[in-house]
Amino acid sequence: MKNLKIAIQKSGRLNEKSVQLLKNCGLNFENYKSSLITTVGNFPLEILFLRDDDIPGYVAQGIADLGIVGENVIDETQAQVEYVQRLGFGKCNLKLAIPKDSDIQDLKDLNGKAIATSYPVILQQFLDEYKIKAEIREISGSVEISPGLGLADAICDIVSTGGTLKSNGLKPFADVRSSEAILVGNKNLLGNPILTELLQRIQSVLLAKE
Ligand code: PRT
Ligand code: ZN
Repeated sequence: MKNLKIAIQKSGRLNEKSVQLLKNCGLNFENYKSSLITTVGNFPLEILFLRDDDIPGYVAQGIADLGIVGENVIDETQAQVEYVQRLGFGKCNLKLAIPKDSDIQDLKDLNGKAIATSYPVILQQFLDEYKIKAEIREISGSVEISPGLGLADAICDIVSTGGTLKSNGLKPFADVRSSEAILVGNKNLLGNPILTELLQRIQSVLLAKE
């Protein structure tokens, strides 16, 4: 049977835990930082190392069969992938935040305001849900500095400890969504015996952690 391909983050917050999870499943592979693909020696699997933003699309298109990626990225890309297993790491919250001295008190106070974010799709859905008309300013990084620069009245970004908000004079204002790392799969993969075996191993590793 053909090897399956799993896409994981090449570097960043989910890389180490994704690699560790696969190693804990008994998979032998070299984690070369420079290579984009590696073959597992003792299991019919290849591992692709990608930017997290590319993972949902690769899985939806079947370039990779499986992927490990944050729910925030799955939602933002709107890729059509199947949730196979929640993985319990990479937990964070996408939140709206405002300057400490802001006069914004209620969600409706966001009407007419500018909100900076790297998650324009998720933010637009949230604003639509609450019937708020605000301007979304898409920024790819360092979103937290934009209110201080006068670029936005609020931000929508990932928060984990809250330290970055605090050090930029911001405070959390509303929860947009929570997120954790998910094993996702291509739609056509359900029932694949290699996936069944891998999933059993992943679930044993997750159970042993509880
Ligand atoms: O290079 P690549 O595109 O692959 O990586 P990336 O830079 O886009 O993502 P990366 O590695 O930062 O995060 C990968 C995934 O980890 C995210 O998509 C989330 O699902 C998850 N995750 C968990 C986080 C955080 N915690 C987190 N704290 N992603 C980002 N942050 C950032 C946040 O953007 C903010 O700037 O950390 C800062 C806030 O952290 P605190 O602790 O100060 O609140
Ligand atoms: Zn990314």
